[in-house]
Amino acid sequence: MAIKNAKFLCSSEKLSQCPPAVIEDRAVIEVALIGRSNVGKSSLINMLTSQKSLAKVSGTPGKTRLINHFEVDSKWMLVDLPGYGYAKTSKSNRAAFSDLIKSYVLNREELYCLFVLVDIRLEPQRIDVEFMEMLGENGVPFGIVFTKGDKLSASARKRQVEAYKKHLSEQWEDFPLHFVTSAESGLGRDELTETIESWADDFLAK
Ligand SMILES: Nc1nc2c(ncn2[C@@H]2O[C@H](COP(=O)(O)OP(=O)(O)O)[C@@H](O)[C@H]2O)c(=O)[nH]1
Ligand SMILES: [Mg+2]
Repeated sequence: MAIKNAKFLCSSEKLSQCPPAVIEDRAVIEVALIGRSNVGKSSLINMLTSQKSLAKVSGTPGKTRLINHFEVDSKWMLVDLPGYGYAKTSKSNRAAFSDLIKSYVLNREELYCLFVLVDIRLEPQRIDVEFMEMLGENGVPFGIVFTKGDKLSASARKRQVEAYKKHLSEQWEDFPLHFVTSAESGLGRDELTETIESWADDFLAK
């Protein structure tokens, strides 16, 4: 089941500006995406929603400093968070990013699952692992979305996921829910959207 309809709702500069996770008077779940700049977040949003430029694919990393809300199929909210870990911004910009990100991920009650995007080609990056540790310590439900899967063969993808699993097992008992995706080939789209849709349907049925 693919996403049929996705539309941009609003951009927020801070948590208090974020809209309620309500569509057509019904409370819905919110699923957010985060990761380092250039990991492929905007591309993933466009791939999932089959829209070429719903989220801007930026050649200039670190430009998106807002929390962007999208309504999907009138039954769940997709949230695009600012990228973290961009080294070239000034110190004050960087601190502002992390305050915004932290206030959202730690305090957004509507957040049902946060997906941390990681480039499947890279060995586990310290900033991502530290971010996941912070999520774990604070009980924020999260999963991992591996991006740019088209850049590796199927066997290499498998090896990279296993290596990530091994790395995280030094800290965690369980490897989080994860998906391997490609914005180029559409790999992982059905699996990811079906998972989120089933959460959304279960939530609405309650
Ligand atoms: N080959 C390939 N390139 C990708 C994929 N996803 C993103 N990219 C490229 O990676 C760069 C950063 O992508 P973007 O979506 O803007 O990343 P963001 O900063 O995380 O939003 C762009 O040049 C994209 O074309 C993918 O799945 N496969
Ligand atoms: Mg982007």
